[in-house]
Amino acid sequence: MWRDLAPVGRDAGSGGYRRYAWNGADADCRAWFREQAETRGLAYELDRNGNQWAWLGDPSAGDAVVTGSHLDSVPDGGAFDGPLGVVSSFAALDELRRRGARFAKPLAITNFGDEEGARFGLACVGSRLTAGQLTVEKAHELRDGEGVPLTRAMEAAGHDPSAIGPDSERLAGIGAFIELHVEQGRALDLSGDPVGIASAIWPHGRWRFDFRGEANHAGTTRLADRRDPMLTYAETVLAARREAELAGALATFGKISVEPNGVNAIPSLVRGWLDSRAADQAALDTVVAGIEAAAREHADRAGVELRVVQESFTPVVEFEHALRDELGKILGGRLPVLGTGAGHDAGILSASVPTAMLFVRNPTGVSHSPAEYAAEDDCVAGVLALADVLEGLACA
Ligand code: HGY
Ligand code: MN
Ligand code: MN
Repeated sequence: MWRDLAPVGRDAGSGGYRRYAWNGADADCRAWFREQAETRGLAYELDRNGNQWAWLGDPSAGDAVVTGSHLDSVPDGGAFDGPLGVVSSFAALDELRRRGARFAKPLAITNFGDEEGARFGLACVGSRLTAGQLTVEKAHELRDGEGVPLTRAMEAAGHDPSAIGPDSERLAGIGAFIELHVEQGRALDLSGDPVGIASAIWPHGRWRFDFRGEANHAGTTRLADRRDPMLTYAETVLAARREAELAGALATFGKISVEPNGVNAIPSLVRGWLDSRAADQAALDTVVAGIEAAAREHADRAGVELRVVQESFTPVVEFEHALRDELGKILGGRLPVLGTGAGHDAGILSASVPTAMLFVRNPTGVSHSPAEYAAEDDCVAGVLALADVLEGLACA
């Protein structure tokens, strides 16, 4: 499975993945998912929001145990973030069949669409729509970098956008959702464990900072006469690092767009996207407010206009203790329990159904990079742990 999926959407130059919502590589990943489902005799289903489901047993029986993750990537992302959870779900089912496990509940494997929000800017679109955390009207406002609406991209990929919306009936039939994911940090490397259990997801969000100045000639405009938004952007990036250090939080400006983006032209507009995360909401609020205040101060001084728009936000997620502890018991009670700053579909769904996460050791902690890696032995340990969990939750 891993070898079949590995080349899909991989850029030959960077070695990273470019699997974005509803693009060609995404379609190839979806075709791969459907083939894995159907070769295992699972009932394949595409839900109204474009999430893929592979069912064993009758979903209408309710109390289903569901496991899965996502197949889309960040720009030039790694091979494991998302796909490890989906491949491990199919592999765990294969293992349970080898064990002759008898299922007392329906089981489903899922691929949630557009988890990374790489194309339309909002994380977890597929699971947010399903959980009613993204309204249809807000979804209709989403545009990609070329101005293509999400709904048009869906249509072009053959998915009816008029069907999108909350799916509480589907979620009501789920008793537990388990997401296995490569760890995006080094906690398991440091503790020496191949697998760990998630405790919580930090609150985190994305804010777009629009710095509007005055386009002018780079070679003839005196410094004193400039209203240069690039300068204000640069001062804001430095302020973000300072505010994050002060609050023991994280702040990243990783994406920028410049108009007109000419070497010899002072920009008219600089757009910078802030990703900020903190262990608690108060710290996150302090950091973002501090960065915005600094940005406004620099903007005023430079005669630059500033507009800040929150584009994505996920409140803190505490995974349900009973399910977290049940996983711990099933897995022998000695697995480390760790928090994370990375968002996941499990975080979104935790507001609607009991959810838990398993992490697989990432020896370098590097993620959202072609260098992302997990050792095969650790991936196998993850599959066996997931199989034990699914057997403990769904089998007689
Ligand atoms: O950004 C995140 O935390 C996740 O990878 N979507
Ligand atoms: Mn990710
Ligand atoms: Mn992920």
